[in-house]
Amino acid sequence: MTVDVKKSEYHMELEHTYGAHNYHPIPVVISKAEGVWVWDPEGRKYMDCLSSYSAVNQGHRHPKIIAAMTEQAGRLTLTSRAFYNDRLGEFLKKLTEFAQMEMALPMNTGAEAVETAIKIARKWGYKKKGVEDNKAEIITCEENFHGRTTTIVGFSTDPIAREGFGPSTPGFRIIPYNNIKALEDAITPNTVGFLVEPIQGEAGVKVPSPGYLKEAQAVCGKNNVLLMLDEVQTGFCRTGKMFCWMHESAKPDILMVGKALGGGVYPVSAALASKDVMSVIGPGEHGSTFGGNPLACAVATAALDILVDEKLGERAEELGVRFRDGLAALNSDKIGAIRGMGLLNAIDIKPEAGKARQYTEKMKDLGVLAKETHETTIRFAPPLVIEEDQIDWLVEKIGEALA
Ligand code: IF1
Repeated sequence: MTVDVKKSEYHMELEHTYGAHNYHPIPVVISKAEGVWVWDPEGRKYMDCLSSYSAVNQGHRHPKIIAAMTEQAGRLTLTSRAFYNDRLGEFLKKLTEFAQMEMALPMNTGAEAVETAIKIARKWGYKKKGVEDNKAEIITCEENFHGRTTTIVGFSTDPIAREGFGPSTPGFRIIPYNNIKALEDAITPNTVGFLVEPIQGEAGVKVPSPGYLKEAQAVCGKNNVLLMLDEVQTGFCRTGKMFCWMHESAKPDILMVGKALGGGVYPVSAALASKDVMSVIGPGEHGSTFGGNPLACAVATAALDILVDEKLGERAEELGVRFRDGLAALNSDKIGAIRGMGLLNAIDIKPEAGKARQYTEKMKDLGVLAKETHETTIRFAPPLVIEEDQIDWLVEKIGEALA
């Protein structure tokens, strides 16, 4: 008996016909994956250097995550939060310990974690800081990316993300990234929080100056403003530490996590805070049908254990250095800049070398899947389980694509 495997063209055509055109994907169909590798229906093999925007830090289909998920699916999947379940408590304990925060509020997607953080910060402003009702302000940064809800895109500075979706939610003030003076100047008595990414992903993996987060923490502390770190993309060992804030001990007042918390198999996110801050949220004031469900908890618990058991932070740190050194040694006249931290990296293509897209398509032909951001930058974020010789292979392929 032969299995009729449909060809890539077929799937792309169907998606194009029946799906909204809200993406412009690299023309490759993925039908199977394991570790750092993915395959298309024709059997071609590619290294995944996007990791679903850093959601697959543990590698595709990590056996321990699949086992945890399968076991849980055979017993209990969903209860809603109208009842307790026997997985949530232990998951929250583990997550808060990993993050060095006291309490967590579980949700599903990154955008929901950010929305949750915004609600907590505003409520804290009214209940604890004494801000007059409906006057709370949150400071955010130019070129931010925090998700795609109407409130979040309302404070985006990317016209593609924002335009046409107004009216924007009021209460946000935008300042330049990596600029402490601008933060100090923007704070008013109504400021409740400073929402920021430790490294700006969508902006092109922009790494701020050393000490930026620490100084931001000090400014926030001095002004009774909550430091709200969005680690949806930078969290869970991606940059070489469990969380990016740990590089300079700039512990936030509110932490947002998502993506790799679900180990690449299930959407799991959360907002974390101290008991004092989290206490402003009472029953009925926030939640989600699927947030904290037993399947999510089983998956996320396994996903967290793997980060420690397999020392993925140390690996990301070491292999990140190897990757950037390898890229530098290519001496390519097309590369304008190499930057990143751990295994969250990017290269800028020099303007005279043309658009980044032509190189990401070339890389695809050579078996490497990476995605450009804007027109000039290519991001590389392979699963953290990548091996040394695979990093070397990747550098070689990037060299060939740029040649
Ligand atoms: C898409 C970028 C990555 C995030 C941070 C919250 C969220 C994200 C720091 C929301 C999501 C994704 C979503 C993805 C593109 C993407 C992205 F290119 F836009 F910048 F990762 F690099 N905070 N980032 O990076 O999380 O609700 O999506 O779970 O297609 O929109 P979500």
